[in-house]
Amino acid sequence: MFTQVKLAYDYSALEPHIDALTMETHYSKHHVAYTNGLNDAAAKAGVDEKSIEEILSNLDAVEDAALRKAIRNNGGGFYNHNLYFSIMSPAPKKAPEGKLKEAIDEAFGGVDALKDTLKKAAVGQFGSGWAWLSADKSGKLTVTATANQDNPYSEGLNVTPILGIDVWEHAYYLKYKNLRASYIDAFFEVLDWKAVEDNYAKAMA
Ligand code: MN3
Repeated sequence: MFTQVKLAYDYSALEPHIDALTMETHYSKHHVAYTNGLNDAAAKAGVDEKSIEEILSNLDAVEDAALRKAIRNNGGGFYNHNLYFSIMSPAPKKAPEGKLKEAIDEAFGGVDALKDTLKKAAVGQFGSGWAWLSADKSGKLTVTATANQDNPYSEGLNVTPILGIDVWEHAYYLKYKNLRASYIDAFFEVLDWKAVEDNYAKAMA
């Protein structure tokens, strides 16, 4: 049984950057639907005992095309939002330190340059999708973007996502309308680098 990450803050806690109605709809409607859809499809496909990372990395193992598609979309939605909701905070750590900071400097030439790269990936993703910061086992960082609810696992990239930015319109349209770039700036205001540091450490473990 796959369960949603518990929100560590109230729906209104990320105001004014992310509005309460967007948070409530996103968490209690969209994410619930993905989670229910995954649980249903994974049980039918007989993969519900596996980890979500394992399932998404081996979608070809699901023979039935309709179930494979349902798991790709809903399983991706389940995983992606668990990451997204857990890296935002009303009291975020404002900048990365330690090993993550060193890896960012090496790969991008600084945190501002990384944010710029992430923003370009997020704004440049045509239609619905996600922008990602991922780490491989050695700690090397990369930025990518995916369509729909795909992610680095379903793309077979052999990396661990440590930061994901949802750029579906449901993530920002109520407040930011068509201004996706403004939403990305707002996201960075509530991005908790402590959570990203923890994810980075786990990716190399
Ligand atoms: Mn979403």
